[in-house]
Amino acid sequence: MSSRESHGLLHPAGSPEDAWWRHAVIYQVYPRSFADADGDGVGDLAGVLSRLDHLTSLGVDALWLSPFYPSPQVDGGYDVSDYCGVDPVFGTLAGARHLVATAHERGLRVLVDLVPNHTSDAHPWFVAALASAPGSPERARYLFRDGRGDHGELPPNNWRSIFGGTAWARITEPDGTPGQWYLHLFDPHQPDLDWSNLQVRADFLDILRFWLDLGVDGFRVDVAHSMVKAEGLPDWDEPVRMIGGAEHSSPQEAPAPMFDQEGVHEIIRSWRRLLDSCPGERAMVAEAWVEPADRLARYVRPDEMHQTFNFPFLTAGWDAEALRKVIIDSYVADDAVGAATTWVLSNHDVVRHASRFGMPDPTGRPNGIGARDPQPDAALGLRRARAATTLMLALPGSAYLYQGEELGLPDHTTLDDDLRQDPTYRRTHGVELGRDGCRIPMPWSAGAPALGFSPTGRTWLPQPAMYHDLAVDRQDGHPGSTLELYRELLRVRRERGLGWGSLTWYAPLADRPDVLAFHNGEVLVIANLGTRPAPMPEDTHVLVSSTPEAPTDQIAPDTAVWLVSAS
Ligand code: TEU
Repeated sequence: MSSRESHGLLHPAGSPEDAWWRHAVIYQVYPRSFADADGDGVGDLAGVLSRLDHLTSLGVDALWLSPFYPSPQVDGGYDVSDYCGVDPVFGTLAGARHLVATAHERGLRVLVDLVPNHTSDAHPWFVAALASAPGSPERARYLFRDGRGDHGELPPNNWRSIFGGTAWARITEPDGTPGQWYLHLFDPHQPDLDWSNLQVRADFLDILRFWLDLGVDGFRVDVAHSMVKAEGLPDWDEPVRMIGGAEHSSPQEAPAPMFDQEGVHEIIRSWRRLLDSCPGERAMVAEAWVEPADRLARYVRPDEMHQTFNFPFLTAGWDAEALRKVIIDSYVADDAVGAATTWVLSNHDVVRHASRFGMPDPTGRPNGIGARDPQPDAALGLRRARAATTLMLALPGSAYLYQGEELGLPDHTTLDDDLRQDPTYRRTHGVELGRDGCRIPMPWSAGAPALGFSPTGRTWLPQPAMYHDLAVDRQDGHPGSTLELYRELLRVRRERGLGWGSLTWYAPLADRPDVLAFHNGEVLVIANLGTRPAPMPEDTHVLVSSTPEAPTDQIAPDTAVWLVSAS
């Protein structure tokens, strides 16, 4: 045991002078569902601009915008048909530039989404590939292969799409004959690029440069672990595990041939060199569903990404032992490579944590909840969600928030099946309901049409009745509301320097495996995930409590508190 560990110190302190992303709280905006300025029922960039005050009053450091690029919107914009533009449904390029500049004036950094694994099938590169002959440079941008079988009628290998079904689609050649197949790890409308192609690499460097020149502070990189596929595209007989949106091979074994290949790191390094050549502190965060933690940490070595999302934290469930292990593994792995750890509980791909933690099995990770499923206990889910966030925002490092979690929003868990838009639902024939439930338009004003989301009352997905009482204007200024809790957590986090702080386990509660307790500097954090109360340490007072009423002598189940010494 190192001297660090023998004193319970898991993670040493940083400093407020550290690069911004090492301790930032970053708010994810899903533009389709944030705020709709023009009234067509789909959120837009003008809507984001009009609501920047919400982010500054919340106290976040940065926002990450999910894709707003031209796209047929088959997968909520993760099917990009022009990487250097703005879809008319979201606004204009001038509007994007104005949004970035205005956010900067308000002290907010801006990350944009980069989607390098695949394009839309409407992208001119893919249209040109279809119109060109097998073996042409146009086809070489993508993973076209001849089929197996006597007449090429069988897919080139046995890979499965992450959205269900085969990962291959057969095309009709320009002369009208049945032709080659192309790989799509996601929807058939999202053909995978071939990253061994130097043109693809050069084009993406130009795309990054375009947005860096426009002024963005960096990128969230979509499925950053899948760009490179194993040589020869070998069959993969193991099931590609898909648990609540996660997909990875067994951590102990070689990675699946479509994920976490060594060649990915070379691409990431080329991007890092570009970012480092730009003025300011530009940053990249990898969306990489890679386990275990030391394997994931290879993406954040000093010349690679700045951050990765911490999905093991998100998928650990409401379970103190599992969370403790993730916290330890994350710091040990990230500290070993000098990277800042990140934390996240919700995003646009998973059931919101206010719903997950209210399920009969709060460690489960459903891919959508529907009207025929057991319904979450809303009050219990919200209570635990508030405690989980209180725990998360006390952890040194950077944290990601997903729009609406500051209101305690649950998923829409009774959405009509015929309104579902996530391609997962269709491709799995309804076995997986998909992610629409976590992508519902935001409620801003309880009395307004579409709860203030859109001036006309139109919404691309309906809001559940429960959102009425959770609207921003119902919580703003109300002590004890979830919105005020988030504001308070972010204010105290900043005031006490928790983001760049340290973590030392608190020994007196070591006999309570169902309780997480640690010091971050002078703040003692106690989260009770068990079923019986935990004792309140003597001579302390409560700085922030996840419950509307601060506890006095005992910390009730499903509660987290930040304490300081009373003396
Ligand atoms: O997600 C990557 C991904 O593999 C999963 O989280 C996926 O959403 C899940 O398996 C669904 O069943 C990213 C984006 O975050 C997601 O929204 C996109 O759909 C996907 O890539 C494709 O671009």
